[in-house]
Amino acid sequence: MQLIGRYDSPFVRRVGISLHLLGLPFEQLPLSVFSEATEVRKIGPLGRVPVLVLADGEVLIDSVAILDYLDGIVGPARRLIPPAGAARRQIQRAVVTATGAADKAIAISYERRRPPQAQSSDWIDRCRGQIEAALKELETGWPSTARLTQAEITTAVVLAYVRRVEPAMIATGTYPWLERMVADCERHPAFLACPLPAL
Ligand SMILES: N[C@@H](CCC(=O)N[C@@H](CS)C(=O)NCC(=O)O)C(=O)O
Repeated sequence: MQLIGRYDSPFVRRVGISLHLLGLPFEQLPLSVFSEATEVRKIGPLGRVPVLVLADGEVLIDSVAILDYLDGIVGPARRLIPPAGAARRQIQRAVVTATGAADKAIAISYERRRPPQAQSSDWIDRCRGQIEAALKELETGWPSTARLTQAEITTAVVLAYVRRVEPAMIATGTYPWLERMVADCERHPAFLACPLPAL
């Protein structure tokens, strides 16, 4: 399998970490959606990452579809999102809350790519408010399990991404439970194998 995209994308990083955690071999093609947009579009028409190219050439787009595929091939006991029931709903709620925060942090980073006079501080403030609401909810936690689930993986990569885009929002002590959980995750071999690239 080939994973297209760089680990500065929380969506690519959560797929890379999941692949490592599940012991599924892959190679990464770290294309940039900006400087290598033409190459990315040749593989996935939207020009977005992550994209996963399977051994037979089939192309999966969007981290949700990719992670669903991975959970399907590893079988019920090793899935990162449980197949059914309350545990599935609780973990899915945490995952979509975290990915929602990632969408808003990405929106801020794209807004900052515009000329300064074209940037909207109202829009950035709205996104910040949504990220804050998401992190407050995530701080209340979810039922813990003996092994990592997609809730921990996605929340940890999103927190690292928000810390990069909006460091003032994640001042030490603001989200103590999340900080501990994320620090534990970042020491895990699957996370160490997919580091957030230096700026
Ligand atoms: N819902 C998508 C979001 C992916 C996403 O936002 N990718 C960003 C990089 S972090 C991207 O490709 N941006 C380029 C663009 O949207 O044109 C997923 O879960 O994979």
